[in-house]
Formats: sequence, C-alpha cells, structure tokens
Amino acid sequence: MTMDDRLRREQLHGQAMTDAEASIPERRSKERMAFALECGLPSSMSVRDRTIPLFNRSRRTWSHGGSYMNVPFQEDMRELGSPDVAFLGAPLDAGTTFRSGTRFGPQEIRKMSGLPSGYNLEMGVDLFESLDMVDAGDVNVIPANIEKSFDQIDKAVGYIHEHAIFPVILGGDHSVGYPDIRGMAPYIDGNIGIIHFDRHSDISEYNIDERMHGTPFFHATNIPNAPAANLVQIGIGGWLGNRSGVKVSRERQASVITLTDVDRFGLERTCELALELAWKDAKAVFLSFDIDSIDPAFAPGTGTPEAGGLLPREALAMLRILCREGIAGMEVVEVSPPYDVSDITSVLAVRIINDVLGILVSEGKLGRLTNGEDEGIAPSEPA
Ligand SMILES: [Mn+2]
Repeated sequence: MTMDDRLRREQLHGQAMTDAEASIPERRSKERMAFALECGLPSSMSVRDRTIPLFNRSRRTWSHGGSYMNVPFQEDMRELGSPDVAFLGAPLDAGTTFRSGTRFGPQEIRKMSGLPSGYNLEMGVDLFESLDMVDAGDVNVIPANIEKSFDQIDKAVGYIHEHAIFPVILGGDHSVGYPDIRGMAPYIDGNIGIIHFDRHSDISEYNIDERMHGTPFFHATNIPNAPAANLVQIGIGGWLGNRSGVKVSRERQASVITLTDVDRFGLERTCELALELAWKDAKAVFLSFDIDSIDPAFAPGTGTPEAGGLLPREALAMLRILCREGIAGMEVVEVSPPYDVSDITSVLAVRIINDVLGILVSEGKLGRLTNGEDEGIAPSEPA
C-alpha cells in the first residue's frame, strides 16, 4: 500500500456530515425550547443551564407525552389542514393467526419514538426542521369485526390522502395493509406499486375462512389500480405457511425477491430491480413494512417470527435505495409488544419510520431540506 491509497480523514462521510450539520437550521428547535421555558417556569438556581425549565414541557424520553415523537396531537380532525406527515395508529390484532398483541403496537412504537432527537448525522436531516408533522391518534377499530375495522381504516387513511398528507400507519397486524391501500387507491391518478417487506407472502385469499393477516395482498391486488404486476415482495422465505400465497404470487405475476437473491445479487442490484418493477407504469408507490422481515433476534416482538431474516442494517440500506424515488404512504406492521424484549422491536420500527422520512426529505420528495422562509417547498406527494 502506498501513501496515496491510504484512507484520509477528509474522505470520511462522517467528517463531511459533521461539517454539513452547521448548515441545518435550528429555528424550530429554538422556538420549541423558548416556548417550553416560558410555559415550564425557570429552574432552581442550582441548574446551570438556564434553558432547562422547572416543569418538563418537551415531553420526550421518559416524560413521553403520548404522540409520535411528541408532534402535535391532532385532536380536531376537521382542522387537519395540510401538514407533510400524519401518524395514524391502526391498533388491530383481530387478523393474527398465531400470537396476538399487535393492538398494542401503536402505543409502544409511540412510546419509543420519544427517544430520537429528529436529527440524523448520516443523512444530514433534522425531521423537525424539515417536516410539519401531526399525530392523528388511532383509528377506532372494531375488534370483533375485521370487515368493519377495514372500513374504518380505509376511511381514515383516505381522509389523510384526501388532504394530500403522507400517512405513516402504525400497525396493527398485516391485515391493515389491505384497507391502507384501499384507502389510498381513489386518490392516486394511476397505478399504485407496492414494495412489501415480509418473511411471509401474505397473498392468500383467506386464512381460516376469513380475510386475516396472511391475506392483504390478495385483496389489495384486486383493486383495479393496484395491479399485482407492481407488487414486489422482499424477504419472503423460511418455513411458515407460504404455500397457498406463493401459488397466488405465481398466478398473478407478482415479483418475489428472496434473501437468497439479496445474498447472490447484492442489496443494490436487487433494490434497483425492485424499484423498476414497482414503478413500471405506476404513479405512486406504497411501502408495506412487516417487522418480521427482520430476523427475530432483532425483532422478537412479533406474532409469527421466522428465523433467518434480514439484518436491520441490510433493511435500512435497502430502504435508502427503495425510497429515493419517493413513496406516497407507508405502514409498519406486526409489532407485538407483549412478545417483545426491552422494546427492541419498537425501537426498530421507529428507526425504520424515521429513516424513510429522512430519505424522503434528503431526496427532496417530502417537506423542505432547508427551512429558510423563502426556500422552495417540495410537493407532499411524489411526482
Ligand atoms: Mn409477516
């Protein structure tokens, strides 16, 4: 190795992004801090940092206030307006076929969302500076009737799309994927592509004689503008009940990318292909992320774990490519807190959500990359 081949400090991404941090605005965080100080009264004199109020009004970390990352809770849905992002809980587990508990997914994901600051060094993005976000709370699901629950979720998700807002749906078992797409479909002027992360194909017509969490993509791809040709299923495999679904994937010509493919062709090439397939003649792409696509060593809190799944860093690297063309909505499903250990599954769900939002911001597909008053504002919906 010659001197010239040696890695230099100036080549480091970490160095470049450390420098880039200086140009990220702090206007909103300063406003929030000033407001919290005003409302929370001055601290006792022994506290040196005089920006720390007496009463905690940031409602983050262990003082978590209940909404996703403590963004404003949208009490009055008539006044939804036009923020960039709305978080929406779909606390349903009536569609589970083995271990239940996903009805507690939204509240646990929200709880662990109190930890991130909103800033990501590697992306050079501060979500709070770049996005207007609200938490719309939970859909009122009807636990004893999955079809009524679908109608409720469909209508609620549709209401968010009607306002041209990017929905982040916190599941809930994977049965919510069907009403999430059904609610979106009328607002997309053309075909919808679906990028589906999962160990299970979830495209059977029925589970146990009903539409449950193994069936969303059968019914979603019956929607005229959500053709199976634009469905890309990533991570399918293992030993759990895929056979009836695989038959449907074959008949409908959905695309199936296994972990063998990812290993053989690499993350980049498989994701390039997935993008091409999902976007072929489509106007928008929806991201359906089943947390059980990740190995249960990292995501144990889920209903139907399947060993040998994706590593978190692989999934995050894949999302970096898959989301760069923009997406029009996302769901993270199958987080089941009663089976979790140290909240690690919810921590991962939060990471996935925040990474997707950060990628959309850094690619200019959502919100504003900088926050100057007269900066251009990117459209909420991808072109
Ligand atoms: Mn699954």
